[in-house]
Amino acid sequence: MVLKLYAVSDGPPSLSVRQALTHLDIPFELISVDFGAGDHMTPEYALMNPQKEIPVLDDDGFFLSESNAILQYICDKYKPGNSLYPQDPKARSLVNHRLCFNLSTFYANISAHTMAPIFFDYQRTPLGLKKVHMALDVMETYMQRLGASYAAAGHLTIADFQLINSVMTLEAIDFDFSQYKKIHKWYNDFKKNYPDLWKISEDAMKEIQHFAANPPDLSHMDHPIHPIRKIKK
Ligand SMILES: N[C@@H](CCC(=O)N[C@@H](CS)C(=O)NCC(=O)O)C(=O)O
Repeated sequence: MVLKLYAVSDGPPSLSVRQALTHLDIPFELISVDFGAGDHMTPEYALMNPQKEIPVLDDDGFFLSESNAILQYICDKYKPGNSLYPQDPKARSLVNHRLCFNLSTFYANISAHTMAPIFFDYQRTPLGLKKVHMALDVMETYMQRLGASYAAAGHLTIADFQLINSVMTLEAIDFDFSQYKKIHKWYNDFKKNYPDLWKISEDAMKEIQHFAANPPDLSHMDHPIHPIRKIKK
């Protein structure tokens, strides 16, 4: 049975999985989850992912969430030995490190500043901005120390997808990160060198830009955590 990917069109974790599947030439059915309609908050969705988050991979009834785990699984199961997820323990550990760094710090800090205030009733704050710069500063240091043109190796890996999509959300809000020279070059090189993969990010960026200019009305949503913006009607 063909793999099914439950995904949103503008969420970095979903984009990274789509990019890996595309790059590895693995056929999959893309099932669009309507975030605004709360498709992911239903009891049926919770059977696939009790965290009620997107994406979810369905491999013939084996349900996997957490985009990092999905990326690792598809490489190991469908393209073992592919350089996107190296086998050598040290090389692999650097990829795993960057995936953990993105999840715990880089995307966490960036998305709180970029995405959360677009979709929910959060404000951008000086502390949030400071955390973005801290994340960028650390990433810049990792790139300097590695001395390679990619985030975790001398070639493209699954870590690049996650980190690129985090940076993409900065571009979506016109955040100037050109002072981070290594990041800036790596991000722009990705656009040039992988136009088909970048297109997946770029389409999402345009959607995010649209929502930034036209904040979505989620006032019907009863979200368990995020404050919903009140819309005057
Ligand atoms: N750590 C998860 C995060 C996934 C995630 O946060 N997805 C967002 C959409 S981009 C989501 O499902 N949010 C649920 C919500 O806010 O209700 C992963 O990497 O897959």
